Amino acid sequence: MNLSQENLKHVARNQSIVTPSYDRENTQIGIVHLGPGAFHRAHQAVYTENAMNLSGGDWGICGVSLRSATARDTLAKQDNLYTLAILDKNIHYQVIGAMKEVLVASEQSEQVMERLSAETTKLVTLTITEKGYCLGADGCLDLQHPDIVHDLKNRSEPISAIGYIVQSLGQRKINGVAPFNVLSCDNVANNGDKLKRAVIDYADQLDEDLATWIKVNVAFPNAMVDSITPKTEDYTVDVVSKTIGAKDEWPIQREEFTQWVIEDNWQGSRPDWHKVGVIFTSDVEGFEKAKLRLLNCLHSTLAYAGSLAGFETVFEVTSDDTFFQFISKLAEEEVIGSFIPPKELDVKKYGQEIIQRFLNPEIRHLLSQIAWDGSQKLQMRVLPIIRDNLALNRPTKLLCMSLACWFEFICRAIKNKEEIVDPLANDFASLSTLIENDVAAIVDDFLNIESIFGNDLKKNTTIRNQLIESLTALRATTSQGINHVMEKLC
Ligand code: CS2
Repeated sequence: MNLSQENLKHVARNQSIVTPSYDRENTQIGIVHLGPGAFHRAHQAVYTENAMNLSGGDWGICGVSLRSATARDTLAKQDNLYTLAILDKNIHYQVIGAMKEVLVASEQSEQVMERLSAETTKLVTLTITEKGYCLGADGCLDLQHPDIVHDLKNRSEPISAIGYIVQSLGQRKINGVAPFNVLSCDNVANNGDKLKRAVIDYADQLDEDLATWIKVNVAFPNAMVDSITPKTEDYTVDVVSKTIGAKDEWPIQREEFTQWVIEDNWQGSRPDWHKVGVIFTSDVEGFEKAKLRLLNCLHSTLAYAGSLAGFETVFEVTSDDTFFQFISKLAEEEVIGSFIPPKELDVKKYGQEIIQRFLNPEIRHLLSQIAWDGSQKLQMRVLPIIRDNLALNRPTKLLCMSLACWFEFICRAIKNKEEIVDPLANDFASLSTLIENDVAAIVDDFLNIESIFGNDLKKNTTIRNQLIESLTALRATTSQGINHVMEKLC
């Protein structure tokens, strides 16, 4: 038996499995989500599901994959239902029905545009990752970005999320339909402001009136999202299908902890998210900084340092005493104190709880997954802390060790001819120093990449020296010996 609308009643017989309690078939679509990957399906879709379970509403989701057809084709076989497996001290299963439709923009652009332009669509949410914003180093839309160049020439058949948003807002303006709210759910600092910048810059290229109309009428709240969501493995499919008694080809696994903090900058209606745990506040920035600087900075540090030491998962590397001490010290001495946390957050306790979350044995979170896109992620997770610490006369030694681990991770991948998942992979491959042993030259070559490091850090001798020192220490050891380098810093 496959998971399907028809078979839900059989699944629901097992009372420990939560199933949709609203009238799913008669629920209309009110949200279009660009990028319906695992994180969206484990996080925003679940809040929306829980809000509909509580108080209904036409908040069904149309997921739009920009390129890949996998989500659409897999979920279509099960009426877009899937199971969320919460794997933690307590294990729970919930069948999610909020996703009502999945479209693939590269094949169905007209349908996507229709959905986005429909009066019933009140909200557009996005998880398109850092690179999907197509911003340049100056924080403005990169007009040379190939997707943007394409979209400005082919307005009605865009390929970027930015192109779709602007084109459909333009259509709504022409049709006299109120605009939707645009809510970024990416793990990006000031995500709403960044998205607004990209959208307005793009609209400006097409039609100044439209750009002004968007500026005045469209809300782009900032938001912080959090829940550790490793990718689905074959065993997840087996365990979930066995437990719910129906074959689910694409369940999602995540930890129990989940948080969504949204800026209270909204026009019109929304699901009853505030009744199911979403926090609406005027201080999202404090939450964003706390999360990116504690959880994500420590995650990326573990990803690179742990991979160099031969570990595979977050659980394994955090269980190692030296690495545990290293990230605890990094959090306490260099991260906490680099920013002003929100009033309601006990930041020391928050940091300790995050490290405990890494020690969840039920979740196999691969370091290699977190290591993707370092050039984009570290700009938000590590570099702002370094800059703030420099300004505040605070230490940066452990942060530089974290960066040096990334340098070494890239150098080793190039030497071993392993694939680097990063939009700048080709730029790294073209740096001849990276396969050599001149540590200072390697550090300089990295620091000279302005799109990552700007032009301030390369001029800072403290940072340069600490990076050289860290990379030298990493290279003076065999892979087993990385613990020793970390130990010396603890
Ligand atoms: C991780 C995040 O893959 C990564 O880079 O650091 O996805 C992390 O698991 C989430 O931000 C947790 O909310």
